[in-house]
Amino acid sequence: MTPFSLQQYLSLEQREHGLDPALARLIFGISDACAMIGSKVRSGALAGVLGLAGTENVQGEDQKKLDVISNDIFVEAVARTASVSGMVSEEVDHVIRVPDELPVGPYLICFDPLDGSSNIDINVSIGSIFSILPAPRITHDVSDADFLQPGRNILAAGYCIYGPQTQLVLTLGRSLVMFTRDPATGTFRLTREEVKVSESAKEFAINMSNQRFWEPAVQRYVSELLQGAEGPRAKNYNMRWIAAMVAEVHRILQRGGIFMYPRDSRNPDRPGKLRLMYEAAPMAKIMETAGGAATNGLQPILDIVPQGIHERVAVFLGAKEEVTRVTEYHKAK
Ligand code: AFP
Repeated sequence: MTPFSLQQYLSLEQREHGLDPALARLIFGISDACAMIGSKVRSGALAGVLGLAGTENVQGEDQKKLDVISNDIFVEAVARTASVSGMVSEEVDHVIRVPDELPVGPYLICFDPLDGSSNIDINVSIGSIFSILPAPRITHDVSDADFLQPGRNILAAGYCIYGPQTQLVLTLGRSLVMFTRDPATGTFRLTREEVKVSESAKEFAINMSNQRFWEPAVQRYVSELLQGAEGPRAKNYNMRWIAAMVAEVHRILQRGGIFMYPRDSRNPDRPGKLRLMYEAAPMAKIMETAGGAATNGLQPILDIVPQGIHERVAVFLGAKEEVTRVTEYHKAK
């Protein structure tokens, strides 16, 4: 039997678990955006989408053409669903309002339309990340304050990975499911249900080139991993670094592991590199739903109340045993 399509899955969720049709519509709109971005990614130079856009985003980072294109695709697809009152994107410094001529809805969405930009031009996996929050007000006039909710409020979160396959990974809160895009029909089909992340791990991901800037807790934790079977952990660990969190999380969901992007002394005022609202929090929701964990070294990422829409945060996520250990090392200092 052909596996369930995303549309069939969302219809079933509406019938059996009371999924709000406006939320189903929003998720379907996101899947449309991901399919369009995936097709641009696949065409690459043939579609003229590689290289720099000649602009900077709010983080002061050079925007690639695909960052800008993906942002525009996301904004348009989401606004057309009539399900949101506003959007926050990595690529735009202010909240994005729904144009007056389109209806608004009861949700807010935060997204990174293209995570792992440095991988675009070298044809390595990249992705899109999103999280959906309740809108405190249904209005065309959203403000930053409407979005400043802890990750515990997230109603749905997911990502789409553009790799050898295009896959959409989604949680509506109860479980984590994976869809694979059928290139023949363009439909996302359910290919894994009840995804669980194993509690222990044999693999870690961290940008080792920053080692000299890490805090003592991270130095201790990683040094113990590197000592392998001869060290206190009494087993060998493997290391991977893809430089796109979507791809690291995807690997951890399939075969376990821990991903870290700690705060460091390169920029003491910056509490990490990754962004809380559209990178760390949705991935934390995904990890916790799959039985894993996600902290900033001190507290669960989902408990952090954001102070700003583009706030950064340190991230430790994946296998519960490993995340618990590195978090304890932070608290023990
Ligand atoms: P961009 O999307 O801005 O390229 O950043 C990707 C990312 O936020 C995250 O996906 C990676 O894990 C991390 O940055 C890689 O950072 P380094 O280049 O410092 O290793």
